[in-house]
Amino acid sequence: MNARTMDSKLKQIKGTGKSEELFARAKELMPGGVNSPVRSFRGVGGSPLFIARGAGSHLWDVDGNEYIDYVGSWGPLIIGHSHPDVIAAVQRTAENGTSFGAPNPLEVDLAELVIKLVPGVEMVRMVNSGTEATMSALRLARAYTGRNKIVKFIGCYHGHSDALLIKAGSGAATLGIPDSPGVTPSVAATTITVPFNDVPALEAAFKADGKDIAGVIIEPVVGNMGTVPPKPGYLEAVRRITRDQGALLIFDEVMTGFRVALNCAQSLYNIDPDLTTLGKVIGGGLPVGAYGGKRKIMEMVAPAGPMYQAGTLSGNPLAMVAGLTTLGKLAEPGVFEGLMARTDELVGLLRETLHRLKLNYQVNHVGAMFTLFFTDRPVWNWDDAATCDTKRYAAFFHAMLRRGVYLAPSQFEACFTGTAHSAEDIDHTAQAAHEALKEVCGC
Ligand code: HOZ
Repeated sequence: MNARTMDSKLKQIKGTGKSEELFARAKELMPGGVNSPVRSFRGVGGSPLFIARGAGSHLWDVDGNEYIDYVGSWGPLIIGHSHPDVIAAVQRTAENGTSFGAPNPLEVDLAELVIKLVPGVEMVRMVNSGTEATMSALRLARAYTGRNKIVKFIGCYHGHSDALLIKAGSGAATLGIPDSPGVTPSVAATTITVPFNDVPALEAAFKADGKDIAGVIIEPVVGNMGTVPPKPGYLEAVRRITRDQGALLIFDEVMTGFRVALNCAQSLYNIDPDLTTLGKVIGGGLPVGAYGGKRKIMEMVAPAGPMYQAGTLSGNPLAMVAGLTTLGKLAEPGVFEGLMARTDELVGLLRETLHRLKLNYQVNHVGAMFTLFFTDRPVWNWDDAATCDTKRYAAFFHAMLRRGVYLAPSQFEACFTGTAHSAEDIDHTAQAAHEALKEVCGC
């Protein structure tokens, strides 16, 4: 069967000339031709697709090719592209103005919903991106504890603020620049890094520096080295150690929030963090981040308290209503359960295919995120992820693209499912994966 058509309704890939032309223009105008590095396809080679539109689980590029999308704008579009309710709510809201720089009722509604859905959040501050959320949470941890250092995990990515661009995952790992130039040595010296899923390493860090550690920031399920779950008991140990040592535990749920469970990873693993950072789904495709946590800590934030943080567009009505509508849909009875079942089905089919082809590659999966790692070694941390055959991942990525399936353009990113993925999408993807693996692995 022709790989491109198979027996699905997706049309033949016609070529990507218009995307290539746009990329040539863009490279003259923007660094690397993009506004965020991992989009550039540097991790897989070739020219990135320029997207004309998205609807449900599908994307169309400027050349008119159609793809099943497992990137979902890197997570926010959990109910699909251009969901009619989100579009209608944004249009309706925009008619009354796009930003006021003054309080508006939708901020209160979204804060209320977030506090209801996220067990560890008693008060919340809206910002405009995950980077702002994590950066502000670190400042808050320092302000609250009066300590200077933070602990992060090797291969975790928490946005691009200076203190967190140390041994970072995501695009930084993909491009081989986990420690960015421009971060001053004095800032870098305040960040301690330890391997994920390694309790003794964290204990040793506290033994060495404990009295000056303000907080530990962690992706409870890592998404930014590909999907990496915590080992049983690991998050409990992190909680115990931070509590014993008087450091705050910051769950970075920018990626996992409303994705690994409706009530976030903290409910899935039953851990009570001091602070939580959110992004992606909370904005339903518009720029939103948030940080929140225990009332006594959040009351340190200005103007309630002295820790300063502000934002011109923070809490703007368009972003608030997109988030509210998205979370509202997700919380409808049966919707999240359906998403879990569909993702389980896809992951099951991928594992079956690997087994049938006698390939020992690893599929990690939690909730609505998963990664096919091109390594035989179980992936529990960055050292494991780094053993992947990234060239083979790149070949697989392109083989899937030719079959109308758009995966994350880097081995070190998670793929995301959403409520719009249909049974037909899953079948097509599984069949495409079977053929693509045979093609790139020669089996
Ligand atoms: N930070 C995102 C990946 N983990 C990439 C964002 C983007 O390129 O849009």
